[in-house]
Amino acid sequence: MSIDGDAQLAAEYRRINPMGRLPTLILPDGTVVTESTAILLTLEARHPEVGLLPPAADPARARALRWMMLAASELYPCVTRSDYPDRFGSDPASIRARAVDMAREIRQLIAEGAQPAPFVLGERLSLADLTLAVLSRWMGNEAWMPDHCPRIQSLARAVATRPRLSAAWARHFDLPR
Ligand SMILES: N[C@@H](CCC(=O)N[C@@H](CS)C(=O)NCC(=O)O)C(=O)O
Repeated sequence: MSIDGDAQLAAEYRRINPMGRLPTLILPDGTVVTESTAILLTLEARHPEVGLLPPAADPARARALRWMMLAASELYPCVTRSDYPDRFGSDPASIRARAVDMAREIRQLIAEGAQPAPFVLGERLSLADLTLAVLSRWMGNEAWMPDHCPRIQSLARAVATRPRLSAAWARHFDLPR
């Protein structure tokens, strides 16, 4: 389903995801999973052989989860305010501008704290990198990223050029420069 045309707000889709948001995952037994982080963790648990996160007791897993959760829980609300400022008040231009600024501050904070090189866990790709790379492409930030948040820009490029991810990336985004 595409959000063009606001199909996500239709009653039929809201019966599956009452928030009217993408993504939604439906498991083979019919279990509905909403919230991107819950979806990613569900997929990681169901496909441990892929190694999308370190094992449960490994501190590296906690590090990946920290930055992944911060990105999803703090950046996504900014995306919503930027994409749909009318929902949040009568001055959409300033709501959008503040959301864009806040998202930039959060990205810089994550870059500073996580110090990705190129990934959050160094050479090891994890779910944190997928979340940070995708969220770095939204809100018209492609031009801002290279000069203001080069570490996340490099992370996004490393994700985008990963052989098993590059085709999926190219379906949605340009190659980060
Ligand atoms: N908390 C949700 C947020 C999802 C979200 O905001 N998705 C956007 C697309 S990237 C959406 O569906 N927006 C449409 C809308 O808010 O009407 C998650 O983490 O999955």
